[in-house]
Amino acid sequence: MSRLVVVSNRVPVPTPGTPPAGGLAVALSGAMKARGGLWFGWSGRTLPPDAGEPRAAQLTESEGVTYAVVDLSERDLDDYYAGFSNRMLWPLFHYRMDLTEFTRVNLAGYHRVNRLFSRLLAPQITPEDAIWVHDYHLIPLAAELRSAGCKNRMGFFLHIPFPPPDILTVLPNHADVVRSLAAYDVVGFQTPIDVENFETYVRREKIGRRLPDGRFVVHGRTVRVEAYPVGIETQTFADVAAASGRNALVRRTKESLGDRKLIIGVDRLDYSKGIAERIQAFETFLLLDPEWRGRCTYLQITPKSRGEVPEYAAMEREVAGLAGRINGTFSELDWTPLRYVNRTVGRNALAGLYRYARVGLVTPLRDGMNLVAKEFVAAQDPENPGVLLLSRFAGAASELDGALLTNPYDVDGTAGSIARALDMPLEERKDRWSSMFQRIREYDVAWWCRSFLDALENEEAAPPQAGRIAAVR
Ligand code: GDG
Repeated sequence: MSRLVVVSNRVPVPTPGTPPAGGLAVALSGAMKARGGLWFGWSGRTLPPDAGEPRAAQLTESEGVTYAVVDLSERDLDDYYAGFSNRMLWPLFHYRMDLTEFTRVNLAGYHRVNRLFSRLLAPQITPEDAIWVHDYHLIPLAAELRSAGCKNRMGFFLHIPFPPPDILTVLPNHADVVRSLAAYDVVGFQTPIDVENFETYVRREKIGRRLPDGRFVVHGRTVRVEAYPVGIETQTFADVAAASGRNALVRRTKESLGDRKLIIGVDRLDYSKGIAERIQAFETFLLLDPEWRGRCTYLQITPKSRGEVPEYAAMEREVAGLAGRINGTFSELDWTPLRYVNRTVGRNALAGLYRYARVGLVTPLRDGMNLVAKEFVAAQDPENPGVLLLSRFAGAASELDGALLTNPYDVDGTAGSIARALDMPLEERKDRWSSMFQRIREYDVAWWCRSFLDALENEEAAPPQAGRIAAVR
């Protein structure tokens, strides 16, 4: 087994006194501990204004894994991270053409940082290493590394959706983006729909074809492109949830709810998550099903994210306004319908709250996968499971067939599904839950990591023509 090099925008460098990392980081660092590894990316820190470009990554060792991080300048972060990654690729890949902002300056910054990463990473790589690059911030990295002479096996996993060609081609440099993907040996998407979108693009743009064994030839290079749906640490999460009765926050929350049924939503504050539409659906539900007033409470836990991007500040105001309106309209002296919490809750408490909830609302307008959906299922009590209300536009919908599927754009329909979920008889809840739990137990995060790495191991290391994929400047 070759050493594993993981590259992602952020690197979870273990630091004493901070809570343990989440499931993905655990799985990836587990794979690196088993075979030796290096995790490379941005440190999360900015360089002082007059500092020149960093000359080397800062290294930390922990349990057989080397963490290599790089500080970035304010300008690089503005252009590469807040700009091209989060104001162009993120909204576009989530089908939000209306929210995109494309500028040549941001695109140049995106390539500048990918080039910088390649320059600082290349000296750390040995010829036998397998390299696994994560997410939309780093699409051009393989092409950059190949230009620098790296012939290693390289894989890329896209955590967000891959949109259909009519949307992707809104990106002025869409051809370069797909050409950069072709510099990898394995490209992983979340669902078969993403693979289908990729295939349609390749066919329409006449840049390659699908081979009978499922691989693709794109720009003359053979690439394995497949769906590897991300999982969670299902059993660990289920165990934590089962033990959560001892958690003080969970206990206090239960006491404060009395006999009321708990409806829960947990999302980063992001427009892709459909939080505003969901709150409107809850409002419609209270209007149409007045008998539930006073008998249920909706808890929406929404840590802030990406405050530096203006669209996020705007949606924060919108969601807070909606929450205020609902509570103003429906609250009684002894009942508040919606509890809107704008900060992070500890992982153990979260598991306990999922378990106590009768309904989990996971209704993104578009989501690569959505791990909250899987965590909600994992956390349930098998004897009295809650109901998952899941957007058909979450990647998780292609696996979780026991969920009540909903269209988040249909506010009335979602309101009706909330009522149906609250009224669902125990037997139906158990049936629906057990098929979902089996699925996520088998296809957990360890499965995801293993199957991607197996595919990467089994692909030939960069064949000679790989050198032809020049980095796009
Ligand atoms: C991207 C893709 C894909 C949230 N609030 C709290 C908290 N969280 C945790 C959840 C979950 C994680 O954050 C969010 O994961 P998601 O999958 O829902 O969403 P993204 O952050 O957008 O992730 C997504 C994912 O990558 C993986 O490939 O599924 O589609 O967009 O684990 O539990 N955790 C704690 N407190 C909180 O308040 N402890």
